[in-house]
Amino acid sequence: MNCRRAVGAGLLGIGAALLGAQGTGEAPRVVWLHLSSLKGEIPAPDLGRQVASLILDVDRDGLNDFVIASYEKMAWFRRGAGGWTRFCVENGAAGVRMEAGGDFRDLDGDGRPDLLQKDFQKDRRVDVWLNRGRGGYGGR
Ligand SMILES: [Ca+2]
Ligand SMILES: [Ca+2]
Repeated sequence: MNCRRAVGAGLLGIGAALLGAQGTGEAPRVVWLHLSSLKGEIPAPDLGRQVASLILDVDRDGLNDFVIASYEKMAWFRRGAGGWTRFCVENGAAGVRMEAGGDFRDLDGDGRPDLLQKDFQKDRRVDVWLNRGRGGYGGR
């Protein structure tokens, strides 16, 4: 898998539609439509079902970036002058099962925000990815 891609500048566009069978009592479900990534304005998430998202300045350049996670994968989308670049943070290591959101804090005191994600299978477990700078994360 290619963990890093760059594309031209563009606005982030995300669409959603609520689908459900009318009159059946079935709860509607959200189906996300990829808009900007299909136009090449931003790299495709390439994650599968998305379960968490964060907005933060990962590289502390003064521009907010965002992080999206699925059950097994997580990617950082860095906003730069020329557009968005996708960095792979997690690519499905054994035992990784994220769900229901995350957060960020500088846990090791180096000034760079580290990522935290709730583990899907273990109630009291939070996984941590330490920000090593220049797009690298480690120490989960
Ligand atoms: Ca940034
Ligand atoms: Ca840190």
